[in-house]
Amino acid sequence: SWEVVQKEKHPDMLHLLQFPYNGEPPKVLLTQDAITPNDLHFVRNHGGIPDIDPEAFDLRLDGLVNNPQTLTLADLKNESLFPRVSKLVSLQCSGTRRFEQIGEYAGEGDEMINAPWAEGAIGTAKWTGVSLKKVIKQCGGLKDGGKHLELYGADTYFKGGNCMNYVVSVPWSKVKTNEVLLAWEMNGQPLPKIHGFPLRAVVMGYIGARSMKWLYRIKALEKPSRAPVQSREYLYYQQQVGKHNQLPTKGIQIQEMPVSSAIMTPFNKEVVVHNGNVEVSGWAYSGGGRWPERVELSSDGGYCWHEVPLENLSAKHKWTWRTFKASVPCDHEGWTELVVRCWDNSLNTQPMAVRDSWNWGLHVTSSCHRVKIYSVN
Ligand code: MTE
Ligand code: MO
Repeated sequence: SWEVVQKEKHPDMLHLLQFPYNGEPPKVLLTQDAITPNDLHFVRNHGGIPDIDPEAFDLRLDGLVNNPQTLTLADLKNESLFPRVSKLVSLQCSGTRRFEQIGEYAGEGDEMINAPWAEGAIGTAKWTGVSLKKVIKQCGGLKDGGKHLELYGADTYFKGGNCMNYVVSVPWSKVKTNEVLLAWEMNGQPLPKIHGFPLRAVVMGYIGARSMKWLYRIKALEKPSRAPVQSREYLYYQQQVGKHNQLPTKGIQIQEMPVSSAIMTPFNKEVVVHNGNVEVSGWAYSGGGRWPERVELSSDGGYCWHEVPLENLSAKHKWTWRTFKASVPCDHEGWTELVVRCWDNSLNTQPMAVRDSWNWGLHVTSSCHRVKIYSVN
């Protein structure tokens, strides 16, 4: 799979782990465009990269559907069966900015620190495919009691001595509002192997973990999937749950990311020479179809805030981030802290400190992102 990484990803990607491959783009490149080039889109894998022959591929639909069937890629691409849809959607890994929570972790070395993501585990693409709702309709709809769709990926990985498939589920309530796509194109290109070729799910407004890559089977169920990824991982265990008490019943399932944002430039500890205004770039995002309504910057550690003008926020679409470039007044000399804060359209905003949202799985780092600079004014 290393050859796939070299062929499909930008040479400047930051490789967090070689196998399973996990990588994120360097900060300076990520928010140059509101749409992320395919070779710079972050990669989150739990196992290997399957090599799937698109000619031999089919998608199996079974479980609580009225007419179980298998569809080839040609069936899915047949526009007389399924209208083709293109949507701009950001995918964000729930581990984005995990690095900051690792810094707050006082315990001994722990296996949970597997992918130490910085600010780059988010990206935006125009995904093309069909609405999963239409595909289920083609199967005669769901049988009584069918409420969740289990998605199977063709990749396998080892955990606790077992060989597993990556399997998750999405509720039908999410599918029936046309918020789940089955996609074979990413930004007008065939889906890259590393991003799920030939077919992946794109679940709008949910954490990336639900957007199944290398999708080959969909099974309708009564209850959410009992596969480990759905039932035991991606759970939010607050600090007070305690290290040894992480039982699924005590965790909150992570589904929609809260509002968050990040500064991509300047860098931490950069010496910034300026004439009273520091140029700042970054992104802001909110899950669940909420969108960044207001982005603010501080150059004094979070005491005074300056609004980023709306026209400096691009990609105004409910399922995507907004990237920004703005300048913030700064009259400090020497070390000072830049901070970003976002308000979404429901007026949710971000906690001030990392410890406010610290949790055992180190997911969902949503606190205000801080960057120290040495200001030369
Ligand atoms: N699908 C499969 N089959 N295997 C995986 O390991 N990782 C998930 C999701 N889909 C994963 C998967 C996670 S945790 C994330 S964040 C997104 O894919 C990342 O999508 P990307 O690699 O295309 O950016
Ligand atoms: Mo993820």
